Amino acid sequence: MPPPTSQTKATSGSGTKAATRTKVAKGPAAKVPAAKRPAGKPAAKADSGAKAAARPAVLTLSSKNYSSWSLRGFLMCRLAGLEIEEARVSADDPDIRAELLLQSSSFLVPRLDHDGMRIWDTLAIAEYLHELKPEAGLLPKDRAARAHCRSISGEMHSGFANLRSALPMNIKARHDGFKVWTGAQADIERILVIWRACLETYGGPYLFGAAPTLADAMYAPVCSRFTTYDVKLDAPTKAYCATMLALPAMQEWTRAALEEPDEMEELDVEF
Ligand SMILES: N[C@@H](CCC(=O)N[C@@H](CS)C(=O)NCC(=O)O)C(=O)O
Repeated sequence: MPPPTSQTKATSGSGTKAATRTKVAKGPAAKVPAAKRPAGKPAAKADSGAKAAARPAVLTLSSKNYSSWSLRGFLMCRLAGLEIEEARVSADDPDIRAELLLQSSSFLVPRLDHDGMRIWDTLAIAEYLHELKPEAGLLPKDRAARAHCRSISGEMHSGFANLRSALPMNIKARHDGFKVWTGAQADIERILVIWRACLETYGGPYLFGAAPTLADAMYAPVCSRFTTYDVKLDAPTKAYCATMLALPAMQEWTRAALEEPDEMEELDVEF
């Protein structure tokens, strides 16, 4: 079986293009079933001290065109200023899926391996990054704003199923005049209420003011979907989407998505 992942070296600088691409050999993590390991611990013997800290963080992702959760994890790392290498998995290859299951208690991506720890699920990754780099402002400084930011990020994490299934992220596609069905329209309207409240309360251009936060990373794929499916927006929410799509880290991701080979012709589920 070929190695399960390929790695792309990347830096934390915004707008930085991926520099090198190297194959990663199957590591010891693949040899021990995840069920026999404690949660959060990699299979490889944990490094200690400086050696572990010197190792770059690895963010495991799947398709840049389709995977909205991968995009969220990537943006969070960029916003936190964490230097990452990217490990890519192709979610539709059965061998790779089996391999990934062996490596992780959850075979969902994104997954962050850092400093001998393995963290999965976007909100857990966000909280980890905030603890690691509190100065980066992934969460707002003000306690009330921070609670608000966590609330709307949680709402995105656990909700909007109709929007996700009816308007899957597909950065390359354009569906002008797309007919949105009622269930998805209700999700869109709720998202616009959330955005307007934030933009009015904190003054934009991002949801919590002058700099992007976790909430912007969580809603970034929605900005992409609104473009793909030609969703009609009012001036403030249109400006917010434009701001998000122009974010250097988002541009970096979009460029890579546009270059990605077309492996999947159609997706009818959130991915
Ligand atoms: N709640 C999870 C959702 C992650 C998720 O659904 N990831 C998708 C890709 S976007 C996945 O890994 N799906 C498994 C697969 O398609 O094999 C999170 O916040 O990270």
